[in-house]
Amino acid sequence: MSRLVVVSNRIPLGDSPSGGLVVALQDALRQSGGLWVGFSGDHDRKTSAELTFQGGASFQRAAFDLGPRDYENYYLGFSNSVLWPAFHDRADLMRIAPEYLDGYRHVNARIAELMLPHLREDDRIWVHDYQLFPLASELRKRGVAARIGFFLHIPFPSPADCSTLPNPAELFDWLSEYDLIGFQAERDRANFLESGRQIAEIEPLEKGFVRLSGRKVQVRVFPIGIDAKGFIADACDAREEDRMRGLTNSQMMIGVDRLDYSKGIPQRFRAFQLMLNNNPNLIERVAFLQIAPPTREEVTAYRDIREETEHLAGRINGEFATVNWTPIRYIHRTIPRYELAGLYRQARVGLVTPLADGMNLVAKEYVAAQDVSDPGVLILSHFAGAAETMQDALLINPYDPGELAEAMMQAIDMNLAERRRRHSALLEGIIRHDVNWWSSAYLSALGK
Ligand code: GDG
Repeated sequence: MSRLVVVSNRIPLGDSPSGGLVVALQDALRQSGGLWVGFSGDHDRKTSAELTFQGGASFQRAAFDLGPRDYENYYLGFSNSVLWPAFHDRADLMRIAPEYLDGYRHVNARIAELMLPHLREDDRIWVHDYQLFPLASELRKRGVAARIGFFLHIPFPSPADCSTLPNPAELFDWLSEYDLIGFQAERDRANFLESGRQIAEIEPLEKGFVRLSGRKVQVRVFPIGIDAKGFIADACDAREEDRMRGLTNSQMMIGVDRLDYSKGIPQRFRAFQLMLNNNPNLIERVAFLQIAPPTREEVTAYRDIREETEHLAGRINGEFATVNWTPIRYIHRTIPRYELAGLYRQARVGLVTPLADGMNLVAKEYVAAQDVSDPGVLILSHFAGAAETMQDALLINPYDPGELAEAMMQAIDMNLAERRRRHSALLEGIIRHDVNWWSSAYLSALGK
């Protein structure tokens, strides 16, 4: 088995596996004596000319740091003020500046340079996400002939959104240097093929291959899953604590999202407001818990969405709260994972209503955390990649407050038999297509 080298924006820290990606990859990394390369999170000092190797895991980890200008241009700038909005259908929020693209190219070249002395001929390299599109092309320029795969965690844009990028053809040049490109959903593969046809030269070949800028590239869909077993165990453990918390009585609806404008949080609040307006009998009977930890706060669009969210929550609470009841509880902090599992389990309704989303793992976690004998109901946006495989959720258009408010009512009123039927169909898919299935499917397509 050749050595697996994983490259992602953030490197997993600490000595215990936390995120699903680490759980999924640690076996392959351990068995192959693998290496994980990623950003240390450090961006305010003088940069180091070498990767920093860290111990304490069952595989090697090597971190790179960023200088303040690179952090600004590559991370906050091109990655999160150009690519993220363009890829989430929000070209109106893009901030294009020439130094952003230069910084993005420069950092990817630097990562390739830092990796070079540590690479072996028979490595297979798996690059993750939109911060690292040019990495394969930078490695190839330096003579790396190894197999290199890419997985995009976010949606791939339509031709119209692609053409809002500065120099869109370059995106396809970068992608042409990979051997395998993985997407979350069919929707993304279709957008890639159509955008490629309009912007670059893509020739479809047999069995999921295309010829792109003269290279043969495999393009496939691998919907990411969660560590289903781990999550179910956490949710069961959390149950005892729930009883002591005394949170129940009223029906709880839950939303869990980084406070990102792609997640549709204000739309969700407005639909909740509409539901209360139309159904005053629900006052003091339903409660909505929104957990929305901070993210990318240095970017203006994220400060704006925070203001909008907090303003709206304040207004709705002011309008409907009683002495004994607050309609929206909003938490702008990260809460511990085991607590999250318990909260999902207690909530009668899971609200996952993004305007655009690669997959959305919260949808899967919510289902995994339910009590199978008395499960809650998932409300899921058509625009989450998860909607392609989670057809037994209540699927909604998040832009339509009436439709969303209706679905909330339907979820609250749903009888036990229907809740069980929908839940068991969803759970089966989540267990079968968990994160280990995902990484094995990807790695076997990339080759041993
Ligand atoms: C990207 C794509 C794709 C959230 N709040 C807390 C917390 N979380 C955890 C959730 C979940 C994760 O963060 C969020 O995952 P999502 O999939 O919902 O969204 P993104 O962060 O945007 O991730 C997305 C994903 O990559 C994987 O490919 O699905 O489409 O955008 O696991 O549970 N965890 C804890 N406390 C919190 O307060 N502990």
